[in-house]
Amino acid sequence: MNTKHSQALFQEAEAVIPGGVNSPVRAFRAVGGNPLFIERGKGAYLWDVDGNRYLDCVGSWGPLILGHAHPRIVGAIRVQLEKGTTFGAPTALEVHLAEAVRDAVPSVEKVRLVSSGTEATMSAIRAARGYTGRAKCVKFEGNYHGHADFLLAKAGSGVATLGLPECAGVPASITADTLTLPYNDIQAVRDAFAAHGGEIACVILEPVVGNMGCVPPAPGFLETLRELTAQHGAVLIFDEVMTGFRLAYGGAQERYGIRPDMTTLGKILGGGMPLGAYGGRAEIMDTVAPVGPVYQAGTLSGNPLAVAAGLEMLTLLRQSRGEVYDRLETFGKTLAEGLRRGARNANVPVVVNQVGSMITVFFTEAPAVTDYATVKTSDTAKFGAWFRELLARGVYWPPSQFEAAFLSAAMLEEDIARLVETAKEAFKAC
Ligand code: KE4
Repeated sequence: MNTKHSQALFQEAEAVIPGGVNSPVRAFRAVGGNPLFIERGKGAYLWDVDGNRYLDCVGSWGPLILGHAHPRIVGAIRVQLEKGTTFGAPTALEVHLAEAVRDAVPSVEKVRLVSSGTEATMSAIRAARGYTGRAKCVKFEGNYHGHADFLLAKAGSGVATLGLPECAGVPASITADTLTLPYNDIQAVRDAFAAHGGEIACVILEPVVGNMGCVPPAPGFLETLRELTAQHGAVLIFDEVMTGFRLAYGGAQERYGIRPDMTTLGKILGGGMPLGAYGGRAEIMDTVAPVGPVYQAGTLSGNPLAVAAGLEMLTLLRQSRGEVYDRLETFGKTLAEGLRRGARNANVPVVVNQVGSMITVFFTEAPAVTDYATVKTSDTAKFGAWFRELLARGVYWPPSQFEAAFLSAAMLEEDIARLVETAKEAFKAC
């Protein structure tokens, strides 16, 4: 495969951008080789600057549930573009998007728009701390909530991918109030509340983890978190930046029937443009300025271009009346079964975790992958070899063992069938 233009661009990029990338997980450091530079995307496919075509199983790390350059979303951005890109003043579009989020996400009575998932989670936690008057925040190992200092404790995603024990530049004093527990370990949560109950402002988690690879909640885990947080007056925050509008139109909270106190959103919400949001019970959200004393702001918060794209995305998903989600459920199950079969036929021990259109192949002999400890039994070198075999065959899989792959509704049955066949060949070759 000819990648000479990507290589040349990467050499230029490394001279001026740390690692040549604007986000670490893009760097291919965990899988070997250098990142490909992408020229364009259309539907389920990407083309790199050397003209190579790939079936895209990254989808920009989640936003592109309807594939690249959807005509209705491009059209909505184009219409707004002609009217201006940003005003620093409220617009009707923002009200309509906030109403759409309120109507879609069970826990959201009020919502504030921001420009990224990181802003959403750091703001939600600040509101929870302001509302409760408490300081401690409980998170879970392998969960990633963006790069706010106090959340970079045993985080997932790039922190796990690069094997960073912790994050330099974050003083211990900053993470002193962050309690990090094993995911799916409800006894550890009970113990934390027994020890610190009255000091815990919030519990934040990925209701289905994507950032250590796909790890679903154990039966009863979400329900018990809901009970314990209510019992101790702590705010339960579902970080649905990745699962929101992906695992159901109402996100994981709709899929699992659990109503958190707050929800953070991003990715799909912006339809491929920079947009995040945090919302929840009105009495908590009314602690946020200018109504209450919790300050949060943003020059481009609720940016008209991003909101136009997000509004069209949510309209398309709502209008699909479940057809999109039904198709993605079928694709996810078909792919998971095909991957298990292909690995078995090649005598490669793997665990495949799949929830809806989120899926990860863990190269491990462990019987199951249910938390960060079992995730870390994965053979990342073996994963890297498999990744490179897929790439050479035109499949763009997430370049990290500790990330979820995403399917899009732009894919067709034949794309899934080809993906199964290609993965089978890659298992044999790696
Ligand atoms: P952003 O600040 O990257 O928009 O969102 C942070 C974030 C918050 N919460 C969850 C559950 C997330 O998955 C993310 C971002 N996810 C990573 C991929 N695992 C973004 C990709 C990247 O870092 O380049």
